[in-house]
Amino acid sequence: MALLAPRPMPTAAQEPSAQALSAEALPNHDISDWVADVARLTAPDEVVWVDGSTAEWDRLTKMMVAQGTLIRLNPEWRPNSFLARSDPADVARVEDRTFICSDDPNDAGPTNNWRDPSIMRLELSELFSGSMRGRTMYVIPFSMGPIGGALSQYGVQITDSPYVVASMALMTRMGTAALAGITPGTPWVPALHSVGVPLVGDDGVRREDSAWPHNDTKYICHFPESREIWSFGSGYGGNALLGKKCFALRIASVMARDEGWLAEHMLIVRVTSPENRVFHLAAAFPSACGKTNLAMLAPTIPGWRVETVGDDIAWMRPGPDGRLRAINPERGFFGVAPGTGPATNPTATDTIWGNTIFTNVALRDDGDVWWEGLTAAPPAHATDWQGNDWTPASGTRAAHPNGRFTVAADQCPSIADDWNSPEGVVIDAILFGGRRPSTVPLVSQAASWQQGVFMGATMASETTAAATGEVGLLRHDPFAMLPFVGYNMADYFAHWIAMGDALCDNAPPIFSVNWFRTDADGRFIWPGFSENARVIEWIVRRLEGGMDARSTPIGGLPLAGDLDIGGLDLDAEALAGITDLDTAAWRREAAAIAEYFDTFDAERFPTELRRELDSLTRELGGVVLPD
Ligand code: OXD
Ligand code: MN
Repeated sequence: MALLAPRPMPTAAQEPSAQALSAEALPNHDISDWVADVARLTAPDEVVWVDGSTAEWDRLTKMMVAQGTLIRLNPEWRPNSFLARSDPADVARVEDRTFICSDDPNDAGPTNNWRDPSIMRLELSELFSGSMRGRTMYVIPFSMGPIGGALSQYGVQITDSPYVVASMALMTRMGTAALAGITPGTPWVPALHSVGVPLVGDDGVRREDSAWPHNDTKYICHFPESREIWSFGSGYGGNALLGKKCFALRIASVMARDEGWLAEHMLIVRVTSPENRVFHLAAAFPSACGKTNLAMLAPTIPGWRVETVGDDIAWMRPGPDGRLRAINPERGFFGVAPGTGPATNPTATDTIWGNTIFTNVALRDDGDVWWEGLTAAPPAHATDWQGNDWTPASGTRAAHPNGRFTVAADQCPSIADDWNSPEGVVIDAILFGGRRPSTVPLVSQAASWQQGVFMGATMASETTAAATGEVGLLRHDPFAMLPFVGYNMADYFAHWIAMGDALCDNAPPIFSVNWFRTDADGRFIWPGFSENARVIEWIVRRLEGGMDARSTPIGGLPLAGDLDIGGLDLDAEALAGITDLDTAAWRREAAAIAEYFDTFDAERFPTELRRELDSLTRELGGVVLPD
């Protein structure tokens, strides 16, 4: 349970409203104790328990419009929709300020930032002390996954940001129904968030609020042993909507390790073949590498249908029949807006017709939103994401590259009717994909679960604007989970190996995909987007046993002619270039993988992955040592 470091009451603390503390009727008294502790620490003007109703949404959005945090969009174009402009210094996840506070630093491992939990707790308590003065503290009970579902988990987020409350209303099942589910003894994750800008200073003087308050000091902290989250200083979704990355990935990955399941950065789709056979695929891609596009794929090849179950996170657990079942723990999409349009993702474009919160995109003069890629022709004039006049001649981007839309999943025209199923869907195949301009072929199938885990563990991808820092740098991003595994990555690899042992013959086949190969001029060779259905077709035919593959050291590759490229502007030679084994590149890759594996503690690192690397190296005829 949440432990707040004992510290004196801040002098300017006001008693939280009677509403918060007269909560005897609550089904779980631990929650009210925690809420009362947090209220004493953070000293808000009032405490509001969120109920998740439409009336509450209307009240909050009206209030934020009045305060200047939200701009109401023209209801003729975008009913019940809003634009938020963040502070330019608070636009993305802050990986360098994200910490795993395990008792033992080795349990955080070499890929995470670690802080001593007791020191961190003290430091955070200092920061949170009085941090909500002059503000309202909202208490958001929420469920990740359908309320009461066997694979679902509860959390309670406290926040002083109404933008976070409205976003959580779209992204989670929250409010009264979730609270009722947290009966005595039901585990729940305490998730504390503050933007870190009190409106009443130490001198007792009230100051003006800003449209997007945030603090230069940011901490996104996870306590895996006590399963708690503390997030300070940022209002950006990935740092502040604590059900998402913090809970559903970092804390849930720890729960999954301890309890024998998987919490993954994966979309889930339901694919129906022309013969009406149904398959569910889970696919991991790093942030802003097209997960939402693949999740909403509108196939160009006749007879195929893809429906959406989730676009970002999958929780997967062996079901009673021993097969892997997955739920999407979220209730909405927090998608990257730039690059999303009728040409690339018509389904997403239709999903955000209304009831949507947009963040850091441009405002058209007619009161609708715009971003690069929404329409081929830009508007003649707009207001950019920072509130400045913008025209196509400005030479700047109208929308921030990590501008976002937040919308409920049930507005998606391609949502599958089983997306909400509490027992989840049976996963028939797992895909791993990164943004790799070279080396990794368009598609390959692992010969075994171990080789599939090797594919996941050796994923690398170019960085994107979803996190602060340089864009376009190739980095190892195992399982697309580099920023999201809440414990030692070597242990995480071992957990994947163990899951294969547990699933045994029911372990789904694993594939690697790469839509991002480029030619000598840096142009993408594969058309991507809806045409990725052709790769999905090959994968499904492999699952059905209806198609052979060429066995190579990097897995099974498509035979010439088996990938349908009819109607594409892609000749057989270009296709061969992206579907073949590039032995020279792979010998270099194997050397880089060996170096990468050496960054992990040899004791914790699974021998199965070493063996995979050894056999890859042997089959490639040795490695090329790096310069
Ligand atoms: C996201 C991310 O927002 O991965 O989904 O950053
Ligand atoms: Mn993501």
